Amino acid sequence: MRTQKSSNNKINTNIIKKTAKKLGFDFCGIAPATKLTTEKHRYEKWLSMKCHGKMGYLNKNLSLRFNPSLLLDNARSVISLAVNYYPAKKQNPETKYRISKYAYGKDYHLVLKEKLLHLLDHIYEQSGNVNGRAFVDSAPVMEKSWAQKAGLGWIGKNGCLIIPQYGSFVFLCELIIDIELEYDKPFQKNRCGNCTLCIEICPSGAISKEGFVNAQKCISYLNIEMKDHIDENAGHNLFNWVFGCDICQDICPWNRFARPENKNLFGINKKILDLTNKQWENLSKEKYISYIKNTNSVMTRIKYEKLKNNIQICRK
Ligand code: B12
Repeated sequence: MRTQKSSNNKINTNIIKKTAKKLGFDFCGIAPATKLTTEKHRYEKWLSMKCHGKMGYLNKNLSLRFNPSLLLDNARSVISLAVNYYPAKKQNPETKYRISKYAYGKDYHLVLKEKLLHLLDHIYEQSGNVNGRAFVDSAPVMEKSWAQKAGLGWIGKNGCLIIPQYGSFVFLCELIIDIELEYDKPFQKNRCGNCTLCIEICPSGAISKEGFVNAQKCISYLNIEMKDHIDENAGHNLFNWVFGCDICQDICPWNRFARPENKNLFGINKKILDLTNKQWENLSKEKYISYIKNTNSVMTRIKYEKLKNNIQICRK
């Protein structure tokens, strides 16, 4: 009986990993759906230091965040998936106004949710009596910690999950399901070693020596997640980044392994990448709607007025 169960687990695991590859996920690892205790302590310390700024949602649903069984009854396995998004095309080099690589194409939430639901359907068809839930960024799920536990990589000093031989330009997402599978070993080592390049280069000093990212100082918090307009008098500087920031990832030596995404999962929004300085500065609401809103760009995370404010701050 026991052997039968473990051979079923193995078959299910192999099928899930093969299907994930077919659907375009670059990495797939699986961890048992246990409570996260070490992470909880670090997270609470992070909150107590007010590193979350005004992202009030990070201070809510704490019990769910560290206990997958509260997200899904009888949760047994967390399937952690990663997709490379390193783009094949660069932004117009003459443009002063920078956007983060994660915004070069279609919104990853939309692209990955669809793929996750296909994978979940496949698991239902294959294994019958299974319940599961799919997550991309949208719920209280510790995505980087699960990826580390599922053996994908380690959490670097820059606060990003780094995959050896690949780097950190990957999106993460998960399925939590109520059947047991074969589990991967957690990624044990932190391979950042003595390197402190990301800490030194971050122009706003957002990364502490212990590897805590203080979102309140992080450029991508200031220009995306902080919904208020930037107060120039508070000394905030966006260092030419109008949406997100890649400074701490571009400098990371592990990202020399980054290879351009070749499955065209997210596409390339040429209209945005090719904008000249003048076009950025004169961006009208109509252009915002046609270039950003109507193209399912992740840049719709900020309203037109916020984008204009970011451009204004960078213009000086
Ligand atoms: C809030 C948030 C932010 C905040 C805070 C950033 C941060 N580093 O946490 C802001 C707005 C600044 C942000 C920015 C970005 N984000 Co963001 N963000 C999130 C979000 C929604 C939650 C992350 C979170 O809980 N942070 C709070 C901190 C405390 O948690 P944590 O870093 O996970 O830390 C825990 C563990 O790392 C662990 N830990 C860390 N180090 C160590 C060391 C030891 C020894 C131990 C024991 C434990 C440990 O303990 C910590 C506490 O529990 C996730 C999605 C999700 N649901 O997970 C995306 C996510 C982390 N973001 C993502 C991305 C792409 C970005 C940007 C690159 C976007 C951009 N280009 O502008 C930047 C990168 C900035 C940076 N250097 O981190 C990706 C990262 C992919 C990856 N490879 O890691 C995620 C996973 C979204 C996704 N689905 O793909 N983000």
